[in-house]
Amino acid sequence: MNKHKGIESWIKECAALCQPDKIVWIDGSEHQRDALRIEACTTGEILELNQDKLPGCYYHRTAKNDVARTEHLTFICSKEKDDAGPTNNWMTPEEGYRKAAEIFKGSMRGRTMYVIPFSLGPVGSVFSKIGVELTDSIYVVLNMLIMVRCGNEVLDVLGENGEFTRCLHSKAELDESRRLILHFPEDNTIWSVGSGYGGNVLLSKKCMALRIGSALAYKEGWLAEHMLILGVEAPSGRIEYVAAAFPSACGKTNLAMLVPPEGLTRKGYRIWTVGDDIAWMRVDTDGKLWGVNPEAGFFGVAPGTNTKTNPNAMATVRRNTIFTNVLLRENKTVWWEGMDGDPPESGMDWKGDDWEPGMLDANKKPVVGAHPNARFTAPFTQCPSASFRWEHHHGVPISAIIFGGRRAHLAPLVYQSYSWQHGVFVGATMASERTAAQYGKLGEVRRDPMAMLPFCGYNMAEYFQHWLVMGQRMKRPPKIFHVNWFRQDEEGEYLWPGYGENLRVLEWILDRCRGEGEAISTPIGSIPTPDSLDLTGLELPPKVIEELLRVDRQQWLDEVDSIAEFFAQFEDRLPHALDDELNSLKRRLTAG
Ligand code: GTP
Ligand code: SPV
Ligand code: MN
Repeated sequence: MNKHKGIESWIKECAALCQPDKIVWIDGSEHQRDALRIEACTTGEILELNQDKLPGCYYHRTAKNDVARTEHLTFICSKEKDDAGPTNNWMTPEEGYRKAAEIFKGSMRGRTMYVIPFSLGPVGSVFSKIGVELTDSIYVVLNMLIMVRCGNEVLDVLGENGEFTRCLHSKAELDESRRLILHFPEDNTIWSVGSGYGGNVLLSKKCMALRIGSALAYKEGWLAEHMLILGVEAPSGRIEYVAAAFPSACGKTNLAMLVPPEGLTRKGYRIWTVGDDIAWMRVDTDGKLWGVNPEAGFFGVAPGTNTKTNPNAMATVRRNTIFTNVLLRENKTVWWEGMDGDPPESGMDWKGDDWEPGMLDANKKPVVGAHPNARFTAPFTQCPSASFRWEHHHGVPISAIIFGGRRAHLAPLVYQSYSWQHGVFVGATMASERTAAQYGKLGEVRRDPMAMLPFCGYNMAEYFQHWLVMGQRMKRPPKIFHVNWFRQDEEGEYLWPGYGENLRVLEWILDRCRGEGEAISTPIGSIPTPDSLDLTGLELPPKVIEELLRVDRQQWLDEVDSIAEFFAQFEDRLPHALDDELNSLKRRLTAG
């Protein structure tokens, strides 16, 4: 039970603002969860799926104008604009509280306010952080019960005066013109109003674990990153761990749950999933970087997921899963574009309209059944490749850090940076094509440093500096790499088969970390020699491999100009080390 005076008075304040009919504490019991499911089914907020085929599974549709994170409505509210930096939207705390309060005012009339105490990281670990989310959405409660550790046991750890992140959410009217996602790093507070979509409202995730988390990590000397963590078990039984940052919808969940391809299974590799979206990492007394996944569930992209691309995800979502914005079949099961088998003959699409395969819209474009950013929410422990070290408060030692984006051209399949500092430069200059996970123009290339552009809760220039300092604090820092699974040929076809085959690249990366594995130096970093990648069983013509690893000097010189432009916005706050790296890159590109 709650013994914390600060929580009581904060809830009272929020209740006075939002005016809910009643307040209900989430205790983490199955009994309460079941009752909430029944209530949400009665009101139509969620729908019970076919319990024979999908036991414990439910279905939800968000409002049509509310299907992805809204970055233009997401703000860092710090006293000084400089503390938010040039890459964040900014408001003063006063303005933020005032604007949002107008929308929160009376927003929970006729509704219940749920109080969700949660822990990011194992309950009671010294590395974990506690948050409390207040919300008027049962959908949010049910998702949070999967995504993080919730309930009374968290309150026990919090005690009478523990520190916690104050997270206030209301759907309000779900009106886009009255939607704000606000972060107050100086107050350890998050206010989100007017949305019902995952990344905007499951406040433990992007808002706390990354935006507030990164600001805390900067202050306290650790890293909060948009990264998956996986373990690669070699035939000898040795397990090495890598952390990888790819922007939203660029393959973290897929890589984290990788199943070794035929050729490499024979070698005896096995993959262990530690996390698929967020990594919290610290330097330990051994001088190494150790990482934990602070979450307890997956909030993964459904479209494109099938038993070939991600069999572990398919096994994970067979029960106790919430499906959002996918296609609903007549037999109350679900479907999405890129799932196994033929599309169903009919169903109801993510908007709730009747749907048939081959339907065209007014512009003669195919009508999709599932929204491209449709998601599944599933418990971590249901994943067949879930790591046995997942709950370990100490996490896992990280051998390699991998940055990657979606680049049709330019970036080779893989390259290794020359040093930690060069690796930080590689991460800081990452770019990717925009996907459906956020509003904006699809396919447009934008710089997304460390995949954190939308998630860094303070000035990105200080964030770069923090990364540089972290490297100096480690005796044995991880080696840093860059990958690109998405290079295309002239016809726009992917050159690399991707998915399970990505293990071939991981194998080279880990070889390099052990000081093995052959490489060739190029101006941008070291790439594999033609025979150092094990491509057994993959019938890729040598020409394709060559194209995958090609470094085009002219294209990279153009990239240098674009990086310089990107860096310019940070003015004199940009660490000199990154300028030095840019100059060195240019020098290497123009030499010989
Ligand atoms: P968030 O949950 O938004 O952070 O996304 P994520 O980074 O976890 O991305 P996810 O693994 O869900 O993949 C998103 C999309 O990329 C899916 O449509 C996948 O099918 C596709 N994808 C993932 N890995 C690969 C790959 O190796 N090659 C290709 N071509 N596509 C991939
Ligand atoms: C992402 O967009 O990077 C996600 C999904 O992981 S969301 O939680 O909606 O941000
Ligand atoms: Mn993500």
